[in-house]
Amino acid sequence: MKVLVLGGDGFCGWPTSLHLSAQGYEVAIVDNLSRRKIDVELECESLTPIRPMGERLRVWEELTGNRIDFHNINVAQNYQRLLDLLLEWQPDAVIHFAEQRAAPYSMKSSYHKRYTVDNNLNATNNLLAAITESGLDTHVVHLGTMGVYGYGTAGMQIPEGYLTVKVETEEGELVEQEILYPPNPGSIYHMTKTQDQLLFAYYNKNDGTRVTDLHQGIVWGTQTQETRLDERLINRFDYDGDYGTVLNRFLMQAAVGYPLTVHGTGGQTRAFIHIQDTVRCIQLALENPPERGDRVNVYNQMTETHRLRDLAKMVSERTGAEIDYVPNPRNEAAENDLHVRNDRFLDLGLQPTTLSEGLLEEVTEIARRYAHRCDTSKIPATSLWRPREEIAHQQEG
Ligand code: NAD
Ligand code: USQ
Repeated sequence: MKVLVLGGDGFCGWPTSLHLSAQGYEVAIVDNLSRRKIDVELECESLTPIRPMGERLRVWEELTGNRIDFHNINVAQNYQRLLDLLLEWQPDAVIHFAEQRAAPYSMKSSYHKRYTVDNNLNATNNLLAAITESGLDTHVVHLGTMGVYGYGTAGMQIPEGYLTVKVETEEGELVEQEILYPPNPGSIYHMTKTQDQLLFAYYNKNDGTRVTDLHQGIVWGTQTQETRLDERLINRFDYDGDYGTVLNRFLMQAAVGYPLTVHGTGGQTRAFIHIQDTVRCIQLALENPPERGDRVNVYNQMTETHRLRDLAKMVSERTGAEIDYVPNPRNEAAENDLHVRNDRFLDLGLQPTTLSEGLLEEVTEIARRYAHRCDTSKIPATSLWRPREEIAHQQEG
């Protein structure tokens, strides 16, 4: 199978590209290296020493004999080059990771809000329009987010994409309908993912485009079987206040002796998945494509849920780290329960890596090993959802 990976230089895209290449897929990567440029903007680097794209690919070919081609294309801005590549390469599937993915970055300023919306929506629309124009029957596998649902569920389990509702007809009869789960984004970034869903639904209905949308939880961990093969293949590890996701931040903070930065009361409950499971899920999605005529195929790509203060306690108990409850820079519910269905991947054979197994290994293998590369001035989260005075006022109340 020929698979084009958009965003294949990123945290999820790089290990996915290597995993598929190792499994015998023919893989090509498209990336405009915008994530590396944002490192320059934020004056912060991955904790792990990631190598330039050319070197990454050369090492992979030397070690395995497998070649991965790279195309430096801005998917959001260079439609013609994307279309030409699809026509020339004729992929069976395209995996779409090529979006600005950090909620705090998307909320930093009006520039960052506009960049995130322009980049993400144009990338998705360009891909879908190009597939239609090419006439190919390429399967699109997109990385969505659990955040499209919002995180409050009134005690019910979040279904995989679609909600069954009962509506009353004019004749007073109750009929069942399945609707896309009502979107409830918590940041401009998450909002772009709710808009992506409508683009998929529309192209699927109008052009018969085959789409799988994977609503993924927070990814933790760094290495996969393939990125471990050589230090020059190492995956990126973000720890700064914009791109670092919560569990990897806690692990790095524990390693450098920085008190764990729990926002607010830490009552937020979120869904998690290890990076090794991310790459397995994507392979499962590729191997189980929707048929032509099927609606958009949605999976919840997560394996466990945790309340953040419990997560901080778990890391603290294993490492001795202190916990610091800091004012929450975001506008989010102080406490929420989260119940999520994930039967579809489990039914396909996914065997999750659990936090209890993998946590300490991650601290020693990555966070402690590269602790000397950490710039602790980049740890605080400085992107605010609302003016500082309003946040302080709410927290006093
Ligand atoms: P990342 O920022 O590390 O990788 C994204 C890659 O896409 C980068 O290499 C970037 O250079 C590239 N890119 C962005 N815009 C592009 C454009 N216009 N043209 C070409 N390339 C472009 O992010 P990630 O953590 O690997 O996330 C990948 C996808 O998975 C995102 O869509 C994200 O929303 C989703 N996701 C990530 C997580 C997580 O915890 N990391 C969780 C759920 C969902
Ligand atoms: N948080 C802390 N302390 C920190 C950092 C974050 O308490 O130091 C809290 C946040 O306030 C939030 C939660 O942890 O309540 C999650 O924050 P996060 O930055 O780990 O995750 P989020 O912003 O939701 O975004 C990440 C990825 C995004 C993906 C999403 C999946 O960056 O691409 O879509 O996780 S999900 O959260 O399931 O929607």
